[in-house]
Amino acid sequence: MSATTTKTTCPYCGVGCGVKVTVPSSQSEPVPPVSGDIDHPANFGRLCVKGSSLASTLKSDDRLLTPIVDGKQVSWDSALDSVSEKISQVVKDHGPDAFAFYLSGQILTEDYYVANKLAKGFIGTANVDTNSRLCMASAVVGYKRAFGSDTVPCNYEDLELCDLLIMIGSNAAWTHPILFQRIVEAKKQRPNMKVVVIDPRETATCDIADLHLAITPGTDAAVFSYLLQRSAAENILDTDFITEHTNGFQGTLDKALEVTPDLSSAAEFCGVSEESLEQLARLWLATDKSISFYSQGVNQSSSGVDKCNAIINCHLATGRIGKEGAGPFSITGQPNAMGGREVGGLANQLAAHMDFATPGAQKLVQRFWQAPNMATENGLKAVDMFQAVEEGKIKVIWIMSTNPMVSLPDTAQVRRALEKCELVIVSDCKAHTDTTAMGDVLLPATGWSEKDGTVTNSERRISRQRGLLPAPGEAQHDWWAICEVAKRLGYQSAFSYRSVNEIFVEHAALSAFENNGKRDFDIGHFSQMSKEEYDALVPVQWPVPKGRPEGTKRMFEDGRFFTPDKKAKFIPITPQLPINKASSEWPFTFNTGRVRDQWHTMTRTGDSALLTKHTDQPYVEIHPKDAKMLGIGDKSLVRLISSVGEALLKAKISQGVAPGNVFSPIHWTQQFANSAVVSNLIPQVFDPLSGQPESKHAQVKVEAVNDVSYGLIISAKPLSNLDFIYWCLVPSDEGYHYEVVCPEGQSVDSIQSMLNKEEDGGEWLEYTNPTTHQVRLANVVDHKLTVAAYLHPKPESISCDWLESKLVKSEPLTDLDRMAILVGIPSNVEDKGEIVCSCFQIGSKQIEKAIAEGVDSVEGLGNSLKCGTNCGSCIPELKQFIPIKADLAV
Ligand SMILES: Nc1nc2c(c(=O)[nH]1)N[C@H]1C(S)=C(S)[C@@H](COP(=O)(O)OP(=O)(O)OC[C@H]3O[C@@H](n4cnc5c(=O)[nH]c(N)nc54)[C@H](O)[C@@H]3O)O[C@H]1N2
Ligand SMILES: Nc1nc2c(c(=O)[nH]1)N[C@H]1C(S)=C(S)[C@@H](COP(=O)(O)OP(=O)(O)OC[C@H]3O[C@@H](n4cnc5c(=O)[nH]c(N)nc54)[C@H](O)[C@@H]3O)O[C@H]1N2
Ligand code: SF4
Ligand SMILES: [Mo]
Repeated sequence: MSATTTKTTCPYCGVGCGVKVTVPSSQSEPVPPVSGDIDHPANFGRLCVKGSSLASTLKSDDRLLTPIVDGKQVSWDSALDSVSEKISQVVKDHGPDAFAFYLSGQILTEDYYVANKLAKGFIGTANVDTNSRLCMASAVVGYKRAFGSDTVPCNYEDLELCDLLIMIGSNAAWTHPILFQRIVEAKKQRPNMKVVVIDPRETATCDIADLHLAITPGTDAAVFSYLLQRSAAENILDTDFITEHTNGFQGTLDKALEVTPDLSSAAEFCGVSEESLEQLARLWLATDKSISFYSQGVNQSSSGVDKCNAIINCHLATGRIGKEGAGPFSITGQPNAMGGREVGGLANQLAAHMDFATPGAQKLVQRFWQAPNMATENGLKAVDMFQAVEEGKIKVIWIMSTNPMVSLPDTAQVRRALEKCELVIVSDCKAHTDTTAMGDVLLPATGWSEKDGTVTNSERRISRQRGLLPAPGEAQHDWWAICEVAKRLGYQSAFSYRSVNEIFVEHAALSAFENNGKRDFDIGHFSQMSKEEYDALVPVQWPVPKGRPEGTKRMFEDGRFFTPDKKAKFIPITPQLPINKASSEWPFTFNTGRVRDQWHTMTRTGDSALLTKHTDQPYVEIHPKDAKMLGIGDKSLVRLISSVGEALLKAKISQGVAPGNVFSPIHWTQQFANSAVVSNLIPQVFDPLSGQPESKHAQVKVEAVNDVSYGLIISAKPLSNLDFIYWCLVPSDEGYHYEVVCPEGQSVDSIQSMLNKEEDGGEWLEYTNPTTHQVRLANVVDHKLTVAAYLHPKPESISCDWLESKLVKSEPLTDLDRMAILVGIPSNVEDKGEIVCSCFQIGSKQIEKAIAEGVDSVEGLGNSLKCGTNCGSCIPELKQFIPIKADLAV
């Protein structure tokens, strides 16, 4: 057999880039690096570093390979019998609402479709919610309130064609890197295009911003309320559009005038200068071609829906919608959050963009599914769902492709709920996650490289994910596991799909069933598709109704919406602050988000040593003034405490956050660090309309952790009994690298015992310096290094690449090596510093050196070191090195 090249879709962010993967003919050969698909309209061949390093995440030592029930490996038959017997019994004894699915925007549309069908049509409960509740729920409700449907009007081209791009609560430079690169390119081509970033933090996205509004967290709605009243005051309203295509304008304008009567009141509420808000207003007034591009800084808020509608109001009032380069554009995070929305896989949706409240919808879906037990009303949204689990109302929960022990707010509550639940079923690819640790039944799922199906990206584009590799062990597709349970519950005929394309065709048929243009989501063109056509599907934007195979680039071009009278709705908005306010007890405002090279709870990106080089440990970003006041040094350990939990993180002192504000990334779990799950700190506060948690906000105390030593451990084997104040596992290709913090003066003996002293025997090398309080320990077995530990009273960075290279698999240690291990790294080994460019592994020290040697631009750095010349997402960071040149020159 020869190598095969397959086109598929990247499993990370909602940009939905096409990738090409060549699978070698022999399974023993590694899969070579993946490349971008030049024909895919999302990326035209480009990939960011997460996408381009996908091949390095394919082989994992930690796959879940067999079903497990109560800690024991069992056959699929036995696991499926246990699951279905318990569901039957619980439904019989307590009714269908004692069962719940908690799904994910990372399963495929086909997986989602069968889960939704089983719960809502056959078991009879609408308790089907998903991690999209934490992600897109406010955007969905915002669109539905305004348009009568959950319709993203714009496409990626619009981002390139607009003259004004307002990015609200989005750090796209890191979170949607390829789209951001398209924007960077467009701005380069058309320097008149303006970019505004609205974010309380200064982020990498600000790199291309003509204006950055560092607003007080939560105050976005006031910015747009002011823009609405200013649009009226300056006569830039599209009065024809307002009259013909909308309702509710006057009341909404009156509200805007009441809550943001003038520039100074609006600027004061938002915590920005009048000049900067005026600058935004002028940019807004100057062009019709404007896009408002929004993400989690808008959605994850107790008033997230109102923020979305404040934005949409401005677009409706000025007719900036349904036109090239204009519109309110909610960008999706997960690769298939859109697919889940299309299927109706949320507790307050029914199916195929119909709701329980849509007249006739429930009967329509029942007829189509031939469903015996249709749910009749909304189910429980994520936070309420886990509360119902804790209260014992939900007795069986099936969690699929999400890690709620890390991502839901107040993880202590999630733990209590899962401990209480009679049966927790977890379908995952990984054996060890914070959530599989809570599962009674673990079902091994196929992952990205093995699954087959469809996903929809942020611009409504449906693309195929295609299976590349055989499933490892006994892993099975999620849709298969759901259908097997359905059959055991007695619903054979409705769930006897022979392959995944049959599910897609049924989904397409439901979208078109009795639709006749009433519903936006119609992919009827695919309702009779053959397997061959499905396999050959090229990316296409929905709606794709019968007779329009080319799909639909842009929505609402005819000004007709999906409300009963086809008119869009203005919603009067009163801007709100976050629910929890700063107080003397909880003085710091805590914000959360993402870093460039990690994905969510690190179950995939944590397998790639390359991706952990950019940010190797969890951190809390804190303003220099606050750090000074609290006696916190850079990289020193900090304790954060909120009303619901605690976390221990390293300090990153930076002007990027405002005084009184702190920020942490969300990615580290208990698999990677002892106390870095930041959702521990977030209270279960949510938007009353969307149920989306205010995950970007908590009030906290910040404390320095003093009298400690900082260290690192390099070990050939994983260490299981680490009893440090803080530890963090940094993924490495060579062995196991831990960063640790222990009490000052911790005894060498106690450290040795944590390092498997008894087990390994061997010779201990030891160096302690009573003056500097440094400790260095190494264990050597048969002239090979098995473990080394360095401790130091200050949080100094020790380059450990060299140490790692000396671990067991390498050559026997020389006398010089033994000396170097104890006193320091040999001088001939280059210390790259912290990695800035992940694609080419270029570190800060190499960049500084090149600059000292005369390089004075990002292009120059690219020429000499190659950094920034592949995916480009490190360019904002590279730019920050350039001023150093000026410093050196004086
Ligand atoms: N590298 C990487 N990329 C990803 C992901 C990942 O895990 N890693 N996840 C994907 C997913 S699922 C999602 S949803 C997206 C999220 O993509 P983004 O929303 O771009 O990412 P975040 O970092 O969560 O948050 C964006 C910004 O919101 C700001 N913010 C906080 N509060 C407010 C506020 O009140 N107002 C405003 N205007 N801004 C505020 C934060 O400071 C932060 O910079 O990323 C996707 N892409
Ligand atoms: N404080 C705070 N909390 C947040 C956020 C924030 O910004 N701040 N962001 C929120 C947002 S926007 C999101 S999207 C969530 C993300 O949070 P989660 O959804 O909890 O995070 P993931 O790591 O993506 O979890 C996916 C799990 O599914 C597994 N998996 C991957 N592919 C498959 C598959 O095909 N089948 C199965 N069965 N399993 C699979 C992975 O191994 C992993 O365990 O976090 C939310 N939580
Ligand atoms: S931007 Fe990067 S992570 Fe997102 S889909 Fe494209 S390659 Fe994947
Ligand atoms: Mo998300």
